[in-house]
Amino acid sequence: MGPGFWPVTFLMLALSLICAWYFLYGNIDWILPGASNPLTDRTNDIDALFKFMAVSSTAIMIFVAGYVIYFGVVFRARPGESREAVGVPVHDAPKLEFWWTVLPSLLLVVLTALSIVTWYKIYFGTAVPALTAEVIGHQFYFEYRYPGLKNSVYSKTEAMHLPVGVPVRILITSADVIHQFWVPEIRLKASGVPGLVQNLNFTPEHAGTYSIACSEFCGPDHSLMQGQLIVEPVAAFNAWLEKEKTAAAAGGGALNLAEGTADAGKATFAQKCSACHNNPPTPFDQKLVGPGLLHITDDPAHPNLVSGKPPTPENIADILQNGFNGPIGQMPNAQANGLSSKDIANLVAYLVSLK
Ligand code: HEC
Ligand SMILES: [Cu+2]
Repeated sequence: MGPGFWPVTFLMLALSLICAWYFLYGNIDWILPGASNPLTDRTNDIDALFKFMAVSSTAIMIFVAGYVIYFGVVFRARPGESREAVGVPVHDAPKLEFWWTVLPSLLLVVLTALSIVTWYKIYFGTAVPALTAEVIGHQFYFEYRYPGLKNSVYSKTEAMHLPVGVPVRILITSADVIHQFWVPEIRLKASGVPGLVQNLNFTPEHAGTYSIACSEFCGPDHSLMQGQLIVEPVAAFNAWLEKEKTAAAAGGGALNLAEGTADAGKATFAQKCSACHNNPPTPFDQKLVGPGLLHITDDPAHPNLVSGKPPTPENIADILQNGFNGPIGQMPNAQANGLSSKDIANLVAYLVSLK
């Protein structure tokens, strides 16, 4: 130890306490979105872990860096001192070594214990789930399924809904590649892995609208794989679910192919189809994810559609409406592609014009 050792130590202690106070009582929403008004009970758990780590690691950083600087300055070579001079002979300090081994070990044991408790709550929940919703990742959208709802809800056209105050379980998987379901305000994410179902358990505590993102690079349109989460009071949630049920029973708006214009279809194609079909359209055998769509109605090498039917506007519309799962891959349906009846009419007019 050298001159000023205790004042410097005291200064670092004060700095550590100020940082600890900030992490525990300051506004840290800029680091953890929504920390001041946690969205779920799990948000609370994760934030508590974060605060524990932030407080202890900040103190460790301040003391380690502080002493390195302090000793560097105090025991620097003075002018005139020989560079080869041998310093003070220091031998082991068993007491010091004991504490610098025991304290960090204890810290890690506590952190491990706290993490395991939190992990257990995430995977097994703290209450019997009253709602189990399913999330299925697709290139490049999320599909949501709800109990009692025959049709799926798709992130391209609709938000995911969850009720406030109800313990929910979200089951997550994928239909193609590995995706990841992430809502920053919930603090939880789970990979959607084909063939594997993961689950997250939490209870939303207040209403609001939040972003859902795919946080696993899953292909060219990964960055567009986003959705919305609407957390709302139970009554509003039930009303939404009922509305979905009747909408599913009634089917989408009426399709009138005569309404379509090729120009509008061209714009929609660039926006919603070019991730999987070459744009500008190429012949059938030049495929991206799906086949090229040039000459779809008059290609002698490809007389019928992939569905085996002749390339009439009605049959093309059928593929756009219902999707098609064939040897080339999965052509998503209109809901998944976010197509209205008007969009379908426009797209058919455009595709038919590709002579
Ligand atoms: C996720 C990728 C994907 C997207 C997005 C997609 N398609 Fe497809 N599409 C496919 C695949 C794959 C096939 C081939 C299915 C099979 O037969 O295996 C296909 C087939 C088709 C066919 C049948 C082609 C034929 O010759 O029979 C048409 C028409 C078509 N898509 C139009 C569209 C339109 C219009 C859009 C935009 C709204 C679109 N697709 C968006 C993947 C996609
Ligand atoms: Cu993804």
